[in-house]
Amino acid sequence: TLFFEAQRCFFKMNSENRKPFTVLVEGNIGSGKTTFLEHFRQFEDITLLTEPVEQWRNLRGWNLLDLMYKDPAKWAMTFQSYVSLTMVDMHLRPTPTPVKLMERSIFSARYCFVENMLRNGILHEAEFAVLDEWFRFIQQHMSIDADLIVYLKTSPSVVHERIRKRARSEEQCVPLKYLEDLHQLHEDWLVNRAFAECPAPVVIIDADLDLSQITDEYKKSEHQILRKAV
Ligand code: DCP
Repeated sequence: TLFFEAQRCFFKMNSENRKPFTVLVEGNIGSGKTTFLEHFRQFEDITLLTEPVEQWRNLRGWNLLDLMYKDPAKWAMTFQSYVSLTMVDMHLRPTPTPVKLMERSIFSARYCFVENMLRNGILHEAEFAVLDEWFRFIQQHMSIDADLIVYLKTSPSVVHERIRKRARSEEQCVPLKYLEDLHQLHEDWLVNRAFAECPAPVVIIDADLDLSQITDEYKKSEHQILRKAV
């Protein structure tokens, strides 16, 4: 019995130390990332890290998302540096399950949002340089692992309409052009591979479908995510 107990402990230790199979859920603003993650709540082997945006809306009572949209030139740097911190926290957070599903990542922050803010002049080149140095440092010195990226691909006009309908107060000023630019950057990162770094294989899901039809689309990705849970 001692032998079996030792073996049991060994397996337990092994499974505790093992890194979870980590899935990053990416896509434009309003592409349905939270809904996608919620679909997987039914599976007990998966830990969901959802809605980082709620942290950005309330840091010690401050709504950084609102400050950023109201005065981007002043607040974009502060906002993106806090986004990076919340993302690193999610990347490093240990999970009790063999699979971890994360909403967004430090990668989309850097390659889509920060990149866009540099290109459209919201971020000063010096501010961009600081954020980029942080990004490089984090990548080099922390173990930021990703095993799969689920890309919820949408058309900018569709997400524009969804954002209008969901009426999150901070986002009412987001113009179609901003969503088109972010869409192109997601495509460049995940499909055209324009950035050197794409940290994991990419599964593309048609996320233009409305809620009644999208569940079938989500189901198609289940096996790729759950296969890893056993
Ligand atoms: N945002 C940003 N910079 C980032 C990440 C997000 O400016 N690095 C902004 C864009 C949105 C808000 O934060 O106004 C939330 O965007 P997300 O796409 O992360 O979250 P959603 O709630 O829109 O996702 P979904 O509707 O797909 O569930």
